[in-house]
Amino acid sequence: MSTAVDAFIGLGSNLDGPAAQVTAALECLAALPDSMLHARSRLYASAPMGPQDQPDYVNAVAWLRTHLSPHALLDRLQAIEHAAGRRRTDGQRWGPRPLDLDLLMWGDLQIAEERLTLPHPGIAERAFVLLPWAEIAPAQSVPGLGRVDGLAAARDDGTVYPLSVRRHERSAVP
Ligand code: ROI
Repeated sequence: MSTAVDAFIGLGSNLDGPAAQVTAALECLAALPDSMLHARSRLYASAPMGPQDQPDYVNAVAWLRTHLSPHALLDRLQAIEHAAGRRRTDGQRWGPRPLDLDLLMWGDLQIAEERLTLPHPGIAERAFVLLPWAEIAPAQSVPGLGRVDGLAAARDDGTVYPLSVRRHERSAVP
């Protein structure tokens, strides 16, 4: 069998029990065929990017080693979203959702198609993707952007932090 490809997936939820949604989705990723869940970040809390009249999000990043093609993997991710109650036709484009799974990278593949752009076009702006990603793969290089740890440092505005970090500790580090 050919060697597995490193794929990174961003998870997010701000409806219907966000922490449980993301945890269940991580278990679904771990059960995908022809794939291995190599690492997963902790759960992070983050203020909404985009419209502010929605609940805070829970975010995480998963690192898969997979033999699935990028499109087969995308199909699997959308099936997991659908099972969580997500309907692509729901509400506003940047509105609240029970589960969002974004394929961030599939190896070093760079493509721009209607259904799939790789690397994911939102990476550089999104602290809620970069901070959890930097926890598990700081040295990972993103085609066209550079290392994940550098990108995360540039985007860290203090609004994204592990759920396990208690409120009074969040700004305790000088
Ligand atoms: N904001 C945060 N903090 N986390 C998300 O996962 C997220 N997902 C989205 C938009 C609406 C852009 N905002 C988000 O799709």
